[in-house]
Amino acid sequence: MSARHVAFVAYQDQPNLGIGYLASVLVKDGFKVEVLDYRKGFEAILERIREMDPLLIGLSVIFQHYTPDFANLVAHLRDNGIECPICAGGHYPSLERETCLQEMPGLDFIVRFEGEQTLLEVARQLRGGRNWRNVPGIAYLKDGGVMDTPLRPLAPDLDSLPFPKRWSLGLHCLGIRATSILASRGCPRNCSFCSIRMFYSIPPGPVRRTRSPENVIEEMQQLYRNQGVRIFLFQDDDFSLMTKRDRDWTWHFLDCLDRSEMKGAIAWKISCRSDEVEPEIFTAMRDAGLMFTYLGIESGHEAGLRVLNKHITVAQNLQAVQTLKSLGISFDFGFMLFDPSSTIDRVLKNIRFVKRICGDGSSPVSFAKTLPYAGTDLESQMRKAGRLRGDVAAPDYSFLDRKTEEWFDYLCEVFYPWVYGGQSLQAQLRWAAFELDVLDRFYAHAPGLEEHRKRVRFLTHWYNEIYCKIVEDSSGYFRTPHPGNLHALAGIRSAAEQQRNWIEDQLALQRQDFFTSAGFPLETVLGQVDAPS
Ligand code: B12
Ligand code: SF4
Repeated sequence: MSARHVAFVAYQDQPNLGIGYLASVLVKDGFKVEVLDYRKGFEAILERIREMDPLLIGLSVIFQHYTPDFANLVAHLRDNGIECPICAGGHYPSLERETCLQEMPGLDFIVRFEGEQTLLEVARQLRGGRNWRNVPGIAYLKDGGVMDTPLRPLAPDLDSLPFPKRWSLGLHCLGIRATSILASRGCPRNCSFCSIRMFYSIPPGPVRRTRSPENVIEEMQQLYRNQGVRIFLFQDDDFSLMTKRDRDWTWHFLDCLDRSEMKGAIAWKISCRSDEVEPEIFTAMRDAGLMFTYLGIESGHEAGLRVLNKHITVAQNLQAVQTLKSLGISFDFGFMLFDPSSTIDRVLKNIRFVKRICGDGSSPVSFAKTLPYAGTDLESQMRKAGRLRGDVAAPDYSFLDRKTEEWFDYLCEVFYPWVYGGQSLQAQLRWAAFELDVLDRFYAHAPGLEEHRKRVRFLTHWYNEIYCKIVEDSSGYFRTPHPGNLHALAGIRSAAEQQRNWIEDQLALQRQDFFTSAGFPLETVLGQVDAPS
């Protein structure tokens, strides 16, 4: 095929917007672009790359834990005779370029931070048969050391970027098409566990930039008209609500939406901080289709919020949830039961907090430990304290005491099938909750909807109840270790399994009963994901 082809290898659960933007910029300049799903397997990727014979391969390493897999992929491509330049981009390669280059010996260079302009210039150099090593914004190894070209400033005007290309428009719920979209990039806060602030503050330029509301509406309208999208998942790190200027942006956005043909016909989701949830603006957002908010709550006790540098109080978190509930906006929340400050007592405080916010079954709680991602304050704090351990795929740290450590290990084993992976019980309950939102907005008259809501809520409540009980009941055995405890802990584990299976079966039966009697065709309920093209 033509030497103007650029191949990306990327994870795409929903459209990968980073790659979408890079692709649009390249396509506008005459390049052909193809995205290969990282999950297709090395052989399929190799075969397609051979057919394409691309000018350049770009790896989207947006999740640090996939780095070793990408390193193996690079080795596989090189071992099988692929010779074109291979580069990588994303948070981890940008923040840890030297280590990343060493971990992926077949990689030629890294595109640091925002990649649109840098990748375009590299691709143009390659197309013209010229040297790409002087292009600003890259890093590569030379004579055993790392060579950095000057950092490229962040894109000053997001409106000037073409709309991102989307390959996986197969995302849908009950036949209603959904897609991800970004109205802004960056966040001025500095939560210790989050790599976003670092990523957007190292290169010159403002840490947060917002597109104009008109530009966002135009993209939404195109997706609405041409692709039939009705659900918009805003993936902004923190939706525009923080400052007065941000809120003015949102009011203006709502105004534009109100004047568009999408008025009353769409639903959307955002992510934000608890201290941004104010009744007046959220009422207006709800009336304009906001159906779902992902809140960065993270911890239910002040020590945890402090170590995570959230600059939020427990009271603010509780208030935000209360406001969303009173407005009828569904929520899910980032929450880390364990964090670097964890002790048995603090984890139990978290459990009490969880009961307060979702004991009613409004959302299924997750089981997580804050991870020290590369380039974050948390990583350097843990390193300084001598607590850092693990590796790039699983960065980790030790807790302050042995008992908490052992308890966490036990709970990990118990909760693994509850919360990990797309088929876990938590994922199924989240999906059922999302379906309820979609039903409310698009199928409000479906027969039996109220009863279905009650049942799903009850099962979510029961999941949360059992979850909290497992944590509470097991805590005592780790607080006062004794060889005889093993038997009791095994008992809790097997009871937990029985409960999990029961909830899972009940949920499947409930969905089947409701959707069958409400007359939804099976293929609509199962959902279908289009193959990327
Ligand atoms: C949407 C999203 C998701 C989606 C998936 C998106 C998809 N593609 O399918 C979902 C919800 C599934 C998800 C899940 C998770 N996510 Co997430 N997610 C995001 C989020 C909010 C937005 C991504 C995005 O669209 N960014 C906007 C685009 C424009 O920026 P970008 O991706 O960085 O791309 C630019 C540059 O990085 C660069 N670039 C990127 N790739 C490449 C490749 C090449 C070749 C080049 C040249 C340049 C380049 O150029 C791009 C354009 O300027 C980011 C936060 C963020 N701001 O990135 C977190 C983020 C990527 N997620 C994160 C995490 C931790 C997770 C989870 C582990 C959470 C969890 N506990 O479950 C899971 C992991 C899922 C998995 N499969 O393992 C972390 C990653 C941290 C890290 N260092 O690894 C981030 C950074 C959030 C954070 N607060 O720290 N996530
Ligand atoms: S966790 Fe949220 S609020 Fe904190 S820095 Fe990251 S995006 Fe901003």
